[in-house]
Amino acid sequence: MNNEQHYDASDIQVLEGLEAVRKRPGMYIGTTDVKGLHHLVWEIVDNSIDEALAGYCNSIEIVINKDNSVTVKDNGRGIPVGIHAKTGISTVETVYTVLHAGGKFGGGGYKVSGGLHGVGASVVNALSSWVTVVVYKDGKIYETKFANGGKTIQPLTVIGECEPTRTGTTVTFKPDAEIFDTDIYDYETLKVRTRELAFLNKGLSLTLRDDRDGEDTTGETFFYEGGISEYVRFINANKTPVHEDIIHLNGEEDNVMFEVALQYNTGYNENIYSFVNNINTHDGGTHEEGVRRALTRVINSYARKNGILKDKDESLTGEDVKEGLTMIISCKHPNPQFEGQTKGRLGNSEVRKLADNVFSEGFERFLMENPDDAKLIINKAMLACRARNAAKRAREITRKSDLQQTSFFGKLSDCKSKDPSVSEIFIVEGDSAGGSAKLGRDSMTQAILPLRGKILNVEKARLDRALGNEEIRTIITAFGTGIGEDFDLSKLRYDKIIIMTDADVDGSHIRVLLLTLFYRFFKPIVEAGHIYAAQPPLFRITHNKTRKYVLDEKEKEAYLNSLNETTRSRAEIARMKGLGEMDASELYETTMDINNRILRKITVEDCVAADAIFEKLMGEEVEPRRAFIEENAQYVKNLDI
Ligand code: 1YM
Repeated sequence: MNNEQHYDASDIQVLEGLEAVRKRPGMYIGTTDVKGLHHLVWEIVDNSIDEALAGYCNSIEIVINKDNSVTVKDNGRGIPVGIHAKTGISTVETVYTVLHAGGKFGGGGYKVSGGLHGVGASVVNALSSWVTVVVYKDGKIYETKFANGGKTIQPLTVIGECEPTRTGTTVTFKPDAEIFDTDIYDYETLKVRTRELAFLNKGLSLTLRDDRDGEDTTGETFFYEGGISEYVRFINANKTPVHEDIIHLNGEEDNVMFEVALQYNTGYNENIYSFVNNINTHDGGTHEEGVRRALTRVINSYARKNGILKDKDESLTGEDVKEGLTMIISCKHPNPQFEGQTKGRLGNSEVRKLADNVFSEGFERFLMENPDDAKLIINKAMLACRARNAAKRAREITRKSDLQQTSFFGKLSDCKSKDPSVSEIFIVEGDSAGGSAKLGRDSMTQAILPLRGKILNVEKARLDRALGNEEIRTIITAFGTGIGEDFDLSKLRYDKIIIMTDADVDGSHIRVLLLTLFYRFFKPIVEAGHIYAAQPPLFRITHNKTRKYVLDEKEKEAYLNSLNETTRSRAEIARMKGLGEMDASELYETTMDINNRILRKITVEDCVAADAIFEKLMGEEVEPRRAFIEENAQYVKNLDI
């Protein structure tokens, strides 16, 4: 009797807990858009990864089902099935219905994978229209079911028997359509992260399968015996390595595991990605600092000791030694402190020392054992140093108030307002579109910069060469921020930088060149959300003196369908011309007027993915690149999401 009362009471508490998640989903999963939708998958997968990190699971399978539900399956121990002392219900059910259950019920072993630290399962349950959990354990198959935001509709029940050696957990959930804006999973997004998790957890097999069109697919399995070394090899796949072997170092202290893999390539960009408990630390932190510090120190001391750097030579800087460096840093920490506004920085100070020690010892040994490679790496850094000094001189020339130079004035038609918060700049392809844009614009707030020549492909150029390109110099001067070591975001002269190109292959090409330039040299501007792509409409629909511009075929159909039959039959549909063929008022009305225009904000969501796309688009070979852009016009657009 007493027991039953207790059960009822805790039951009510449980439902209130999950109701809180449904009321404010953003607090738990960030957003309820497509990103939040994907988040649910990772919360469940995280529990499997924790089980793998504890040493009990080596295989995880993720399936997108036909009905847009997702199944995650692992071969771990299976979530405990016994009655939980505090709740009086099975531990499985407790984990899925009590908020903050995970950590408390974890039974000692520390959780190191990312996510919500154990509250993930109940959050996913709260935000799903139904969830089924199946546990294989002790020769039995157990099942429990939940529906309507986490209400138990079937307590844990034995539904069959299995081989006594078979263990594991299989969870299937269907995201609640009332909570999420969309229920369509993006295979590519899931794939990129699944592959990354496989790189970050060596020896763990992760399979991703899409059953949405047909159930006979085998999916893709990611399994990397070499872990992050193979991640480095993957990133460098289309690049030329400076040295053959990937350097892979690791160490452990007080339950903190630290690992780094690196290889130099002949390019000029750095690709350094760091992770803590499988989460990308975008803003670095102590693990990254330790490595960077040790890298600069060890290279300088080796170069001096071996006479590669002479007494008169200046020391190499952190900038110099990271040119062409691909590096993955991975730290597994039982108690990570994430800092900064976006919590993207590791703060634990003891990790700096560990990273520095592991890296400097291992890297110094590598240089001593491979003197030829050492020489190649150091020579590359010395060239970078020289280029950096040349760029400094070039920058000083650029800085000498280009804004007053007539050649510059000829190009930029600046806006009258000097208030950056209301100013915008349109970067326009070609002189004729530039001309129309100039005539049509609102000259108070809108500046126009027509691009005449091709902008340099900066993927293949160092800063000093980029500064030699006139179009790029013009862009830098217009932005006002400076570049490289002088860069200062607060000096940006425009709130919006709008790329306005045609919707054809050449337009896409120019857009990608500009995105590469921004991504490489003006990343903070991209990250702060100042870059946009204008979207010129494809059709104009006129009826009863109303003019409506639509982006594409699909929008055209949708709009026509929204009209009544008579209006529809009388509507005039015109296909719009390219930017250059529109007259000034048309261009303004359709693409520039803040009341009508459609802008797409450009962000860099996933640096690894973005880099891979740029790489493919911007590699050495010209023809495949053109073909790729043509084939993937849609995909190129996706860069702008
Ligand atoms: C497809 C999702 O949840 N796997 C999973 C979860 C757990 C365990 C094993 C587990 C953990 C422990 C002991 C422990 C969880 N258990 C709990 C809790 N896959 C998936 N596999 N035995 C089994 O941490 O000590 C939470 S998650 F709290 F019940 F122990």
